[in-house]
Amino acid sequence: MALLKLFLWALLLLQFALQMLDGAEPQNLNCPTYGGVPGTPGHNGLPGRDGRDGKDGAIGPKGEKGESGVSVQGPPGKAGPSGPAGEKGERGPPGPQGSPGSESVLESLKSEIQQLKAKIVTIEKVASVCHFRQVGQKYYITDGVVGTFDQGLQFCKDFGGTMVLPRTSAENQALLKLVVSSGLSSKKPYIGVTDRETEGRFVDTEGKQLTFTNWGPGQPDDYKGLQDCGVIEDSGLWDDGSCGDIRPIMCEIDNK
Ligand SMILES: [Ca+2]
Repeated sequence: MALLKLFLWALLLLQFALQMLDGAEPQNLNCPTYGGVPGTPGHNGLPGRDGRDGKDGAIGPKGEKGESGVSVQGPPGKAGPSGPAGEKGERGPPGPQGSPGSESVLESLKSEIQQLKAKIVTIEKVASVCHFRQVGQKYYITDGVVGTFDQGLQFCKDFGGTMVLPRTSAENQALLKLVVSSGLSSKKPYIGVTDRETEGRFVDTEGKQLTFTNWGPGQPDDYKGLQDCGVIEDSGLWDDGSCGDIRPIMCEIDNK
């Protein structure tokens, strides 16, 4: 704006000067003239506007061939529409068994308590007799009772067990130790084997075939045709004797 005002003022002054020149009397051209004092140099004018773009130049020579670009895989495209449903697969294997519920845990605990009670009852019963020995889960017991083979079967049944019958060498050794420790070494206690049903075929008191025997040399010999029930000697070997003899009774009781 200041520049515009300055320009207008200059224009008015120029017009005024021209009018003065038009109305002035002609001067004497022969008068001597005096040179004025040179004015101070003016300021540099403002920079002019940018010039217009020139014409396009001539097309340059063809450039050299560039190096091969690096192959880079672009981003994956959009997912296509879903295909048709496949056929039903085969049935998978059964999964692992789930954890038991609280009621199941309670029932399990009740069962375990009952089993423990039964074991305690058995131990108390075994501890009440004069002589006993544990082997594995079994107890062999004797309480000074004597009788025939059949009386022995009944006594052991009433006690809650069966007549002793070692099923392994280790059990035979355990039974022998009880025989010795209870002072029955020379009395040949009964063991639960008999061939009363079929002569020469010894079975246990339930009629089952024996899986372990420890007969002495030449035994069982059914001496005089009167020996159908097993006994254990102080050597640990077995013999057959008369079922009617009065002998010490030994029982075994499981505590599983
Ligand atoms: Ca014999």
